[in-house]
Amino acid sequence: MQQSSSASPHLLEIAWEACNQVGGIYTVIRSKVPAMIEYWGDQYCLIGPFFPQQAAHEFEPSDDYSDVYGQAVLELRAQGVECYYGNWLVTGRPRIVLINPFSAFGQLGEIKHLLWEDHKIPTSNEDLLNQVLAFGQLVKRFISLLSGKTQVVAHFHEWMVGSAIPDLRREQVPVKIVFTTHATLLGRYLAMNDPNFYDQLTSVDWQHEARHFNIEPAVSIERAAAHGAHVFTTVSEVTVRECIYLLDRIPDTVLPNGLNIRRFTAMHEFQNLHLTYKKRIHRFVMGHFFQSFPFDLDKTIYLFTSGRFEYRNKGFDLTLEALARLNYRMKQAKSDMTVVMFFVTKQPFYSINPGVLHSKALMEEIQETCEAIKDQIGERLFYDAAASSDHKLPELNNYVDDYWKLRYRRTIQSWKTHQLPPVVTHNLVNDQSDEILHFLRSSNLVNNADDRVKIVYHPDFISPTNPLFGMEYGQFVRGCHLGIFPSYYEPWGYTPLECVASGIPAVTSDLSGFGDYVKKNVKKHTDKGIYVVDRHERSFDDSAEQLTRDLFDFVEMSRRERITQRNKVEGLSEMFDWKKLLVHYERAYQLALSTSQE
Ligand code: G6P
Ligand code: 1S3
Repeated sequence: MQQSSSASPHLLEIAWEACNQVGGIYTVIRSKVPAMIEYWGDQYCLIGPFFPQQAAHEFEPSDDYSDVYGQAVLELRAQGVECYYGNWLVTGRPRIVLINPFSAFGQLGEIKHLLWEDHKIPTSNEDLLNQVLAFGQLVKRFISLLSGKTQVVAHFHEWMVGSAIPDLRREQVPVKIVFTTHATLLGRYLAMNDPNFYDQLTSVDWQHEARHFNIEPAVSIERAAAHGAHVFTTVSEVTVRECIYLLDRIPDTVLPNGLNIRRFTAMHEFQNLHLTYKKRIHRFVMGHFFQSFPFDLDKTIYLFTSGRFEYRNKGFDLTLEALARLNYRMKQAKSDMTVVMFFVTKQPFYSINPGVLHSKALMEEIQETCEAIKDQIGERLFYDAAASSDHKLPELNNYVDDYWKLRYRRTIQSWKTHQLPPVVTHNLVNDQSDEILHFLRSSNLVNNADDRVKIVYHPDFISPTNPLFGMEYGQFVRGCHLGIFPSYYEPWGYTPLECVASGIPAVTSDLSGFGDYVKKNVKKHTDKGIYVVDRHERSFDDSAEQLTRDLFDFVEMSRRERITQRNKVEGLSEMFDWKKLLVHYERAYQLALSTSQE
């Protein structure tokens, strides 16, 4: 159904990450666009901050300012504000208004003064805070202009755009406001610092903690936005609890996160992609490990985790503990499988480890040599076969020039080493204090030849320009066998959902919004390839044990079982398609429209 009459409301979605990629909210907004356009048509528009570099890549200005959005942009511009109207160059090409926060930097003093006077929101001189406060003020002015022309529902995402809300309410601008928090600020800080976060949640003194972490201005904006919205929402039931105790408002509804799911018409297509990209990963693995010792790639399982470096929150600690146990268990069981675990995250580094690059280069040279020898043999054999009357296969060695024989031997000799393959691919700035490295070294999980579990810690995100993998992140995911994301704090968590969308099984946890949703909505989810580690009211040790068992069972599966499980997990992806999940958004908008203005 598409809303298109001019009498029907216009929907504005406001996010700091619209046309400005920072983290998970960008994925929410961007992936949702096609479904939003399908429903709202021309009535739908986004607002984001104008940053010239991002805009140069993702924004196309319009020359048609005739609709209500264009008109409001022109009026705001006439007031001296730098703002643009056009299309965001992502799938669906939605309308977008970009406003330069720096246009209001001259009024920051007054903005801050009034925030305190009118709403008791304290401020500071922190750079991001200055930008979002200026942006919030300009968004408020834009919405005030727009609401004079049509009925508006304004959906704000996250505290960074929340500072517009208190004034919209105080000035009684006729707009219906929905505010979504994707994580509470205090929740994230407390979870990172307090091992008993979930037990203590009900008794947190928000102001005391906000001051303690030096985030009182942002937390105050978040609270004011949550309280000022006509409809307050969050992304999962897990985060509902946080909202109740840390923001003091019960969310009116939950908006689960989805993806724009594109399924292949031919079922085997995604399985073929797995094989294609697995072979690309094989090449990296050969380059990295085989100079020290080879192993059977046909009996190798690729596990991975990825995301921001939040060691405890993202469950890196639990994953490492389970891997160490898995290694021990596989050795005990004399397993002939090898597990290669990739940690893909972002940590400061000086450079890629030159040894890792050198090994990769030498392996490429070996490949070139093999190709040259193959060509030489092929050409000469073909000639002799055609010319001779003898049916016997000749001695192939004789076809290879001494030059290539020597080069073959020399390259392999210079490549092989007695050193262990490094566990980390880059030279880290904080090598001695890095938590992943500390765990690996102290538990001796350092790629010993007899270890069944090998580690590749890649402290940079994967991209096609990255010299070690040279592939897109999504391709890397498809090439792996299992993604591991047993988070301790995760309002939703896109990484396991991205696995599911690619037909790759994944581990999540019941403390993540996604895992909690799966547990409540998907029967027999383990069989179907979504493993939910119980962390709620469980000790670290119990959760580590559960994860170890799951990983051991996974490694023991036959290829046929893995293929079947991939089919099942891919079959689940449709339930996370925005086309299915948008109903929750529509409910929130209907709710907002049904509220009174007061
Ligand atoms: C896909 C391909 C199969 C291949 C399999 C490998 O299903 O279509 O041809 O045998 O992947 O699966 P594995 O789990 O061993 O990587
Ligand atoms: C947040 O981003 P994060 O990784 O900081 O929002 C995401 C989108 O709603 C959510 O998936 C994630 O769990 C939150 O933590």
